Amino acid sequence: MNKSDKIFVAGHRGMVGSALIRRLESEGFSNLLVRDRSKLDLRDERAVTKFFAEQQPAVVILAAAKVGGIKANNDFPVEFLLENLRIQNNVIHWAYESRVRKLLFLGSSCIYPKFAPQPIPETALLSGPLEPTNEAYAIAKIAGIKLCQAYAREYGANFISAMPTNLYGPNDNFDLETSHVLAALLRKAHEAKTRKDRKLIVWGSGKPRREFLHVDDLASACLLLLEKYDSPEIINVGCGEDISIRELTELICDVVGFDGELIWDATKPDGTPRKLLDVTKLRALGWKQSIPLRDGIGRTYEWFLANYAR
Ligand code: GFB
Repeated sequence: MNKSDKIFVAGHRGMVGSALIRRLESEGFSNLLVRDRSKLDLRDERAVTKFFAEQQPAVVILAAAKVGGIKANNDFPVEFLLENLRIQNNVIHWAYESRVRKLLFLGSSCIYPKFAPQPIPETALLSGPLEPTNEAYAIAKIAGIKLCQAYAREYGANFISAMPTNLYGPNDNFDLETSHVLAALLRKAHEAKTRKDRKLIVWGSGKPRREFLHVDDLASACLLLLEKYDSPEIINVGCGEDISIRELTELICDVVGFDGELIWDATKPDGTPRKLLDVTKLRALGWKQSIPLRDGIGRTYEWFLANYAR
């Protein structure tokens, strides 16, 4: 990529999109194209058609999506399926029509079967049934991957797809109903400490294992893929290590300074038992995570205190 390439970051206000903007700017990319949702609704095909015809970006990063934690995914399958299909169909199709040189589609580790081998290789895609709590979102993301691959195979488009593991960091969603686990527990532990509570309620059994990657690490991996990876085959982005939800909760409580009792709410779902990505392919390109989990949680807590808890 050239520093003056016009790069459209779809979803620039979200956790992933904003991390991509920070990274691109720090690397000297000077021609970034963004649009607020109020100006460009990516679900609206006519608006997207007009936008691409007028702007003609050279590169597209598709980080816009309807996302949420286990409860939101489970409660709103229609919205997770339909909104994501609409956004990605419009952006991928019109990127092709306007001759975009390269497109990076961001998927998710939930595209893999519930009982995939661990760590999960890219070849596990479509090898078994999905985890029911996020099936709708996963189906939408799989459709996005397949559309990118179809454009590559049928029309020679350089459309690549990266599968990030569970992410966290600045601009995460801290709403307790719709957030992912790490943001939810940071907020819960902070509020419990502030209120001097002696108990903290955590969903599920604490036994599921998850892999967590700081979003700034994801952004650096995305830049590498944009520079060096030109295959339609999906590629995993993770740190290669996982942790149980119980261990994560203890780590968060330690960082925040809450030392009360943990109460496990068995009425809430556990979701998939384990989701650790095989990152052999990414490592072969020379990439490695730079933010250890404890540091990343500390940095995210600082961001939460400065921007959210105020
Ligand atoms: O992060 P999370 O919502 O999503 O939940 P998934 C991970 C685990 O943390 C589950 C437990 O076992 C939850 O039961 N957990 C404990 C909590 N306390 C809490 C809490 O207060 N809030 C939340 N949210 N979880 C999502 C998918 O799956 O992962 C999406 O639904 C997406 O599709 C995303 O792929 C990356 O890791 O289970």
